[in-house]
Amino acid sequence: MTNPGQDQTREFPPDFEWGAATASYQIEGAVTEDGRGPSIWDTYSHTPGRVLNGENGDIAADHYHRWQEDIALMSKLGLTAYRFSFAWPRIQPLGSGPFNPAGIDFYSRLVDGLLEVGIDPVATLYHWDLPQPLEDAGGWPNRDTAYRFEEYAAHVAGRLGDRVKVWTTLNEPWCSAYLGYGSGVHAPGRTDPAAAMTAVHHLNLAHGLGGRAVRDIVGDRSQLSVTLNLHAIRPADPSSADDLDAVRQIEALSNRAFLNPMLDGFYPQDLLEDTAKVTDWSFVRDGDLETIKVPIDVLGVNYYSTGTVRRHVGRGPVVRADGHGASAWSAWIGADDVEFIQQEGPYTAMGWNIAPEALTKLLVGLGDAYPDLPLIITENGAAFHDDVSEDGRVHDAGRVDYLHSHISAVHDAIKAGVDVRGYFVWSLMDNFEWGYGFDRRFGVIRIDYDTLERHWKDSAFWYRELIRTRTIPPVEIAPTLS
Ligand code: IFM
Repeated sequence: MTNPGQDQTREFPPDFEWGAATASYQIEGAVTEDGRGPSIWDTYSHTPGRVLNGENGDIAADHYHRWQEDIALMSKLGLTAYRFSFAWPRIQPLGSGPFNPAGIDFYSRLVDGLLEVGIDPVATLYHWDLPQPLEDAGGWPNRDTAYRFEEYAAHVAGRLGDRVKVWTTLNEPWCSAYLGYGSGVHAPGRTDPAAAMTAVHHLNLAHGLGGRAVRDIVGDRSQLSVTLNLHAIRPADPSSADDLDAVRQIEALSNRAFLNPMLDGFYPQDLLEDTAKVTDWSFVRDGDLETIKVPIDVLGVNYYSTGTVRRHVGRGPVVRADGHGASAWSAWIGADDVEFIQQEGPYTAMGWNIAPEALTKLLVGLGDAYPDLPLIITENGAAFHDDVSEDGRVHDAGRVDYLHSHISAVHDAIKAGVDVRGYFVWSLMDNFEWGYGFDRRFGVIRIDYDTLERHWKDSAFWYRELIRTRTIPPVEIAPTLS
């Protein structure tokens, strides 16, 4: 935990990017304004029973109208970079066919506004809001969706080009494929294991096609990236061969299903075998793997928590405590006898365990496997049920503690020789947390959902101090900063 003496040695390089991240559907609102079309998340969140408390992103944090105020907040925080995503249905309302000038103009103004105050735009092309007409045509299990993404990516890159510093093709394709089409706890809410595996491949293909389209337009003037939520999986019993094999299987589905095609140009043999009962992988066509392995400049890593698994050998019903919402269906295709077990706390309000040392391990492992590929932490943060105190402040000590320990873990990885270039806190502000609606708050800035006013939490003051000094401040000072 906190060790102020040690903190003085935890200095970050001068060019390290300090950012905050958001995503379009989670903050923008304005879902029917200026020609925006519906996305799968509009449909899903308006379907009774899908989202906690029946909430939706119709208004969210109203960023579409308050983006200038939000840039001013970012500037006061001292951010050097801001990670946001484009809403595809705002830019191309039907997902194919005509583009909507008003949609791209919104992002053009946002990017210019960031550049004016010296903040690097780090943009994600796809953070889950697929235009509904593309889902109606089959969604990610339909190969054509990858080509539609290529066309959309080329259009956006053509308009914003090198004004964007880092172009990220996809955010967390694991969630899009397995939660969207496997367990159904994310939009579009389908529960079809074969469709989920097909979606994995078509998302990988979209990364390759879209990444190449962006590269053709921006050349070396911007960086190309993808963001993966890599899973840190542990065995329930490290001496059990069954449990170690469960780790292997889950890591293949979650990590290597994306890392290997994107960075190495193949699908792992054990993944193909583990899922053979569900699919024969005939959706992989000649040339796909070459396309998918588009050279990237930096890999985005999202990290929150760990998972602990065991192979279920006659131990009663499998508990699917994998932290992404309840479903009778599994996100873990072909791994029906793998059980996610309750892990040791402490936990965040998501029920996710807090394990910063696993972040260091993950980064060191990536550094070993891909020594020439720089990394950025594109998301890390924690949900807590924050309260406004009598003094009018939000003393979110749990979040400050979480950020302190995880940023320290990043520093440990850098000291161990890993090339980590930046850190983005999730999230800049409270927002629509998907199936959990507005009930889970991840922001360092609090949103009052009645008035839509923004308020700094202690974690925001603490993060600003970190950026100012490039040294990790002790957690105790957070409530005293203003
Ligand atoms: O809110 C999400 C984000 O959209 C993607 N990564 C995980 C976050 C917290 O669940």
